[in-house]
Amino acid sequence: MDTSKSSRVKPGDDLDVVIVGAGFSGLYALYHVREMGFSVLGYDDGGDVGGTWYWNRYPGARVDNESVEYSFSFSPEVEQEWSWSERYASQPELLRYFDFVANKYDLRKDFQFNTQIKSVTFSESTNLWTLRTDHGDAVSARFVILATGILSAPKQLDFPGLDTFGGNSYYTSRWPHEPVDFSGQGVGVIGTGSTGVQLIPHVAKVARHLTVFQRTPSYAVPACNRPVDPEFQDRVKAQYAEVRRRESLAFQGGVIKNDEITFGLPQTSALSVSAEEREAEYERCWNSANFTLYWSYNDVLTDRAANETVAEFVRAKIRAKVDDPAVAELLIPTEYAIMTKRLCAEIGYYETYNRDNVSLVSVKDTPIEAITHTGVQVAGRKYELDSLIFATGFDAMTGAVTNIDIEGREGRQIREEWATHGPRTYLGLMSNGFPNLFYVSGPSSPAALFAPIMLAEFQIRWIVARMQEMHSDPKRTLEPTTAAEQRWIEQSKEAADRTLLPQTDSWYMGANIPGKPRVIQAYMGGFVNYQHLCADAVANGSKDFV
Ligand code: NA7
Repeated sequence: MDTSKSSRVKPGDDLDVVIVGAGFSGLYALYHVREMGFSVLGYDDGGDVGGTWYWNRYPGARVDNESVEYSFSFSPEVEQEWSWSERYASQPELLRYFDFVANKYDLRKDFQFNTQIKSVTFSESTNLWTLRTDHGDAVSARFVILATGILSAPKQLDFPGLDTFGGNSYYTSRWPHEPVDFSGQGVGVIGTGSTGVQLIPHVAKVARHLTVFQRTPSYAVPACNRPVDPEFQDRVKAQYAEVRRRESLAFQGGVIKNDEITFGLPQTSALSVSAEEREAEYERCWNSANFTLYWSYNDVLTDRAANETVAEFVRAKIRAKVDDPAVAELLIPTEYAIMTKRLCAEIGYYETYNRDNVSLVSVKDTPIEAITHTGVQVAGRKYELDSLIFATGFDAMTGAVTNIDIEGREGRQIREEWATHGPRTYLGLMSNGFPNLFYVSGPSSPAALFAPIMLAEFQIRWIVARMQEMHSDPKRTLEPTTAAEQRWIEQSKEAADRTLLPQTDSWYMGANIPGKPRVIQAYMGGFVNYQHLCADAVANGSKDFV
């Protein structure tokens, strides 16, 4: 099949499909939709392919999933032709990968870049969606795929005086394309999540002085990054289909221990072994790969006492790395269970606080009072800065959807419907009242908790199969029932309630955004269950869908 054939459509035409987003999900969606013979156009706000990786180009940006897993599986050719240089790919390497795939399948020709979709409106008379762009033009399509990403809408900040800062402001999620030189400067960083943890060591190396404003300390573990061993890569390539198959049967993806990809959950409780045995296992995890602690024992995410054994292990590691005991105590999280916020993968993060040119300011009990013309003010003290960096996170899972004016049947607005009780979807794929509109990695899907690209590929195949079923009858539409949606919301809550996650304020719970409903944003029942449920939903079509 000629997968490079273009639908050769242009804005103004009625299309079969419009895709919003040119990240991993959008690229594969465009490829697959086109492969199935639909006319399609994609849009992206960014100037090129890459999605999250197009925007987040701050120093130190790198993925925290193994490169050999964090890659497309749809193309055996790409799997064989591409080789990763680092175990956890850096942002520039990820962009090179995007470029390689986009060129190979000529995907850019059906994307319009530098174009934001402002509104998506359904017409009940034509059963078509109209999408309007920030350039004032519009396109109509029967199906819409929102491949808008889970961590793509930056958190809106409301610091008093935010716009008055006279120095240079940088947002990690909108980092400039040209190199930024902090040498000789007084620099401030607000935010110590995964992004801050990656960025801070790089800035510290060049700035005259770096001041880190930390509200909540993160648990960070060594990234264990290194060049990819060519023999290991060859071994994975030789059995890629099998690696992907086994991963798709795993509860939450794979993990590489001792250069072998292992899948599945451990069977032992952390509380059933001796302290020495546990310590030895945590030490092995600490030294092998960034996320291995999740797979150490079967109750570390469900039992607070078991979790505390991991947390204590990590706290002792932090104490050993930081010279000043008072600084170490500030960096040690004590108030929430480890892994209930996503673990951060660090390279030289804690050692950075041993440098003379770095200071840590806790803004937990004394929040940032204001951004001033010359810096940041905390507890009456003014920190003078030349540059200020915001690593303050995202309106995760829902933000990229609710930032668009989406109007379905009877004038129903997604933004309004999700504002009070949180997102309403069935399987994280569709919402009642919004026919033929699909999400990839949508709210309440396993996104953020499972290998993201494998999940996206699975969902896109599911979505395109639904489109094919409806293709011959232009009047047909598909949307879930409110009962199916309600059941899914309850199932997602039950799955989360079996874990410690709901006890922590995190973006998984929507709790990092003031006023956002505090509900689990992702399905935690595992990918295997999820695949079965998606298959059942189709088998039960008449029951769960209108
Ligand atoms: P995160 O993990 O949401 O971290 C954002 C950081 O910014 C976190 O330390 C926040 O503190 C801090 N923050 C946010 N707002 C404020 C205000 N108003 N004052 C002080 N500090 C603030 O985002 P990241 O970009 O680091 O990582 C997101 C995901 O990307 C990550 O989980 C990986 O999956 C990749 P808080 O914790 O809210 O007290």
